[in-house]
Amino acid sequence: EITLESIRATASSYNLVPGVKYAYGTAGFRCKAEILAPAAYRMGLLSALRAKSAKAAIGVMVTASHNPPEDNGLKVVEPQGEMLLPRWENYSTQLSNTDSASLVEALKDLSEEVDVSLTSARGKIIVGRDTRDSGPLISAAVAAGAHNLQCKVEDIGVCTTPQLHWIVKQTNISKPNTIEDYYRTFSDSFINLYGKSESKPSIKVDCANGVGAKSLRSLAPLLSDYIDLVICNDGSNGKLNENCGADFVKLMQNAPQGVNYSENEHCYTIDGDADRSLFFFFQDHKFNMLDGDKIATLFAGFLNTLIHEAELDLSLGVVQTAYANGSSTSYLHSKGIPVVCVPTGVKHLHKKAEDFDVGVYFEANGHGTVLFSDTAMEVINKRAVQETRKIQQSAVTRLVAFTKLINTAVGDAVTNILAIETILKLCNLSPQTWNNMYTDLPYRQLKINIRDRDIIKTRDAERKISSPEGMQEKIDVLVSDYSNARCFVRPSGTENCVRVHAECATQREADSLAMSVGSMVF
Ligand code: NG1
Ligand code: ZN
Repeated sequence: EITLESIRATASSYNLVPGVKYAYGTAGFRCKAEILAPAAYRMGLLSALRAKSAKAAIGVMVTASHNPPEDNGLKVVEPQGEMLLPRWENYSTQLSNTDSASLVEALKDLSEEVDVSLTSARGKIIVGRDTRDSGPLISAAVAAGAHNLQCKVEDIGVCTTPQLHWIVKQTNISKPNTIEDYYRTFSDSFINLYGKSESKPSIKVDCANGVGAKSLRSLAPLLSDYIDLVICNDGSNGKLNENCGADFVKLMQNAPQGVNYSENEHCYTIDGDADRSLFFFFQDHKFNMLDGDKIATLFAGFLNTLIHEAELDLSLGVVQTAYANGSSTSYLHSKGIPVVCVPTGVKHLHKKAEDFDVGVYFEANGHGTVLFSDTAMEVINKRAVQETRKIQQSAVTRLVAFTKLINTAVGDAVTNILAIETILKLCNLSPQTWNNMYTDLPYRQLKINIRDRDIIKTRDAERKISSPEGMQEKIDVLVSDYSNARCFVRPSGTENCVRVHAECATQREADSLAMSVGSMVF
């Protein structure tokens, strides 16, 4: 067959790199860009097969998010805009490590296993990439793989990760699905709910020298009657993720370079592929950061109030990970809002959030969104038409508008900024009032490089260590020396390190606990 012949021919340009073992982790593949192409080619083949089996559009995003510019990565997006199914993650790891000579056999086996013909003409793949120099080469490798299986490829070029997720989802439900549609949809939704202000506020966004700058530059003119978006670190003058971006700010608990702030100004920082955002402001020259937990409580509080005012019978809950600040969890409990903790990684949060009618999920680092169940959408939209009482009607109208301002496919730094600004305005909240809803417990996070991070196994949503034996007991002993303390250790899913996270009553204690647990693990 022509197809199989062409695989043999193309594969020889994408031979495996000796000694390199690929693994599809929490964020897909991540490595130095120079060794990614063989995996990217194989993922082109696999995504084509996934598209054929789903009879739908599948997304492939080429990005290494907050990692350094010389890295790159790749992840696959399911038809509804979600992360790749676990079963297919395993196939991805297997196929990406299959040498060129065995690829045809491996593909035949896989096509039998998933029960879809290699020559099926259904489905297509949509490829996007961030601003990394290696992006075009990696995208081309993906396309080469997909073309070998005669799968349609649509390369949408440079885009944010959430834009790609949104485009894939919209494509599969036959709704407007171009990048221009994305800008129009979200700017219309924003304008509708935000409305005019007496004085036009200016909002500064640290774009980590990445693709977020492109997105905001396209949105800014559409919003210019309502807000001024000031784009900082747009890539013209600095390196991707270097001394700026959401990951840097969260880890250093410090302001990014390249943002000339004024007191109390609304500032945001986003990461290299624009799927996370954090808010910050300066008061008396002091830096204040409002992280994913603060955003989750803001969203949950706002939505909870509207649901009550509208007298709707809908369940609302918040999904967090072990990294969530203990104060945020206590605060949500005090408001009667259920909170669930799941392992790190958006796919776990997303899945759990689907258990609620309105599920708010956020990682502390700023990655998150809100999901509205089909039932919730039906109830809300139906009530919006029927309700005649004033207060209830106003609440339900706001709810409808808010659902349109959220990128429900995945956490979206840009649309979340618009949603946060809207809530702050509608609720008349200053950064201080928002920040003072609860006070973060001081914390310290450390990265520790050990030879084999995989020897550490965790349980209880990564809050406890199950192996090596005895390690958890040692941590417990160290923790018991501190007041109000919490500490956990887990292997990173995206970097070659183990992360230690300590939370205590004071910063000094958090630093010291993290250090002593860190040196014990090391
Ligand atoms: P790892 O490397 O597994 O800790 C990091 C983030 C996650 C998530 C993923 C995917 C922290 C502590 N971890 O995972 O929250 O965002 O990257 O990008 O921030
Ligand atoms: Zn990211």
